Amino acid sequence: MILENTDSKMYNILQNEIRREDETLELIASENFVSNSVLEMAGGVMTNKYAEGYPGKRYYGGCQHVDEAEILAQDRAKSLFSATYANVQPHSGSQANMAVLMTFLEIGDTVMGLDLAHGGHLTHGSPVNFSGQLFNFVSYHVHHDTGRVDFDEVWDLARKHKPKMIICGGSAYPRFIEFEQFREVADEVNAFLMADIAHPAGLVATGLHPSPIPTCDVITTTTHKTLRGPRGGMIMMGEDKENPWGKVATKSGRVKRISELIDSMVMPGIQGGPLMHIIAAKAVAFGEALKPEFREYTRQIVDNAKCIAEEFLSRGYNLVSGGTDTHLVLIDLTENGITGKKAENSLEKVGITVNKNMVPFDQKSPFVTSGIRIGTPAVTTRGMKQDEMKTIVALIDKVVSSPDSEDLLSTVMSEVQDICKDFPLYKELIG
Ligand code: DSN
Repeated sequence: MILENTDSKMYNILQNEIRREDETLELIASENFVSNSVLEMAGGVMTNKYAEGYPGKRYYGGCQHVDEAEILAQDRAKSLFSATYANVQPHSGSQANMAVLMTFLEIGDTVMGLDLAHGGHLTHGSPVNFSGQLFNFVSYHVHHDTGRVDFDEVWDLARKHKPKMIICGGSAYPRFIEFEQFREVADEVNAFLMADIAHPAGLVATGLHPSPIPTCDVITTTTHKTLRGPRGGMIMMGEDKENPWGKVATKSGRVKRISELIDSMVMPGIQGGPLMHIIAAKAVAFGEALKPEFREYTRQIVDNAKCIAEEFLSRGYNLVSGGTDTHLVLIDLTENGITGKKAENSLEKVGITVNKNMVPFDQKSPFVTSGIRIGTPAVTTRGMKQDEMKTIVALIDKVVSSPDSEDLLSTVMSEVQDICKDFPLYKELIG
């Protein structure tokens, strides 16, 4: 690597991160490992190019090749999800969500979203986020007994508050998102329905999770979780209608389509120059996701998550919603006498990376929590299957049961290293 000679400090930091990724079990549900092709494109020369605007309508010269890359990313995204519109410029899922909220709503409008502690996302109305500060969010919750969205509450809140938009989806919801049930509610109160599929996007693309395209007005996602692309965001629609707010195009007097308003909100509304290397890497990842092997991969992600759920249940653990339909499992550790924070820290000591997570009706703060969230996209990318999942659950169980036993932690750590050695990652990058 050239970097080794030009900046040894950064080279060493990079090597340490490559080794950390290679020598630990990555179970954070929102993380994954991109292919070498995606990595190459994300680290390529398109990082040099300014391209404010959209293909064919840029504010800079020299955009012919990045235009091709962006068009390919849009086209591949549309065929992957059967969408008619895709904006691939949002730098992140949060910015995709911001652009949608700012397009469809006026400041102060009422919106409904899943409470963060019940599996929602920061941008679905958390008071510390722009969403909760600029809009009047009303949170819905999961039901105490089922861990699934409480539709009695959703109906009551929607009838009472008459939201202009309802957001479905979240970051720690192990079950299929109930698009059709949300559509019924949205239709009755005349609300827009937005789906945030950041987590299950790869499963949606391969038909392993229901698609929001026929039911939701607008869909946002990230590109780096189950979809296995570079870190970034995207906005899609199944149907691109004329905007209902009477916003017309200035010269011809033509009423603008919603897609045009979203495009303008992404850039120049909330972003400037798009990250063309990342957009190009999105195109590469979407190309990979269109291949038949990707469906086998996502099938294995789900099979692995179901296997993990069954193993934890058989060991007496309490899982929110009693299991999973997707890539993630949310474990409620309240009855195990350990906090999410302590479990995360002890697991990190043995090379198992998870994140502490609030569970519904959690009595602990977000910095402590009563749960951990476990996801299978990254370990599945390494080629691990059910046998490894069973071993991983056994190791997690040992650590959670004796989090302070140095002897046990050291034995578990060497078992983790053995598994990782059998499924090497990015070995060509290690100097
Ligand atoms: N922070 C991401 C997650 O971990 O789910 C969502 O944006």
